[in-house]
Amino acid sequence: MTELRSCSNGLCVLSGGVGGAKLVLGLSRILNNEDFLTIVNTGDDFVHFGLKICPDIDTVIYTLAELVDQERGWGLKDESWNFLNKTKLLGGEGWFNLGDKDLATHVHRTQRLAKGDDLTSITKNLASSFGVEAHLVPMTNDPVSTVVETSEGGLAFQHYFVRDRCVPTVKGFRFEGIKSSVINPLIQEYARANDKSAVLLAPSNPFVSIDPILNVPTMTDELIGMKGPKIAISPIINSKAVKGPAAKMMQELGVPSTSIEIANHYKGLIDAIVIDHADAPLSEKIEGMGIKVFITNTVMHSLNEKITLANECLNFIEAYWKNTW
Ligand code: FO1
Repeated sequence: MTELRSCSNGLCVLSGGVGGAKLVLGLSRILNNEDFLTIVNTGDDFVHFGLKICPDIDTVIYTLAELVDQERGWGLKDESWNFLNKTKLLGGEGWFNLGDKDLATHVHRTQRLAKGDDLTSITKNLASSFGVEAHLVPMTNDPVSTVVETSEGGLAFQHYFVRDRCVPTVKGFRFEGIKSSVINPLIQEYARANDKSAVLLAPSNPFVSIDPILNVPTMTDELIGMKGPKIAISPIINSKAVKGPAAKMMQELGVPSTSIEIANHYKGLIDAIVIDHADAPLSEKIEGMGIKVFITNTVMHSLNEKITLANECLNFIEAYWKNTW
């Protein structure tokens, strides 16, 4: 049994899909649900077969419920694929792998949205139905779509990521709908009630997982308004992304795929960055940018590694409050 602890003055986590979900799982095993709020990216969301799919929200819920397929990092374990196989036989689109059990989530969400329920309450109820009571909120209730600008034109995120397997060369990103989106009111409520909260940027892709969250109008003001330490965990180890296309994107955008550039990307927002032991030689350069560096193991394969990284992050936050940074 893992021992529960608290986080002085609160904790707000920004999360994308797989990497973020792993950290949130670690945190959920050592903190009470009331002690932290997780803001989830919805820029990956899209409509497929008329169904509203919210991959990052579902990945976080399935991971916290310990029902996620461990190998893939998304979708449900022990899944069956009858719907997908039959769709393919009918000549339908088979590039996005929707499992039979997972389908129920998308159908339920789509029906409730059509009835006028908002994504926040649907997410809360879905999480509860999986036994997950951690506070998870979409960044906004409004539809936002990440578009990856590539050598082949603008591609909706899932088309770039899944259908085209991240092959097209990346030129930039835009978040359709972001300007008119309204920050989730629960985030403002949290910020008012926890004005000294720490902010933790999970080791998710900075361009397509964290930036959509940061670009929701007033989001950065709300985060900066929380007076606790702001810490990012680098998703890059030894110039490679732990998972996904972050390193490839950086190279194609003409920046070295290093934790230095991750720190640079978040400069002005973060006070500190957590990097892996493998990147320890980079710490002097990052600290020269005025960003404190913490070095630990950031690989999260086992549950134990997830809990250990979560504990380390809480230690760094507590050290800030004890003035021992
Ligand atoms: N990722 C894939 O690489 N291939 C898939 O076919 C796929 C299907 C899928 C279905 C439901 C879901 O919730 C997630 C799914 N993902 C799939 C993951 C998703 O595309 C990405 O992990 C996130 O959007 C990136 O954070």
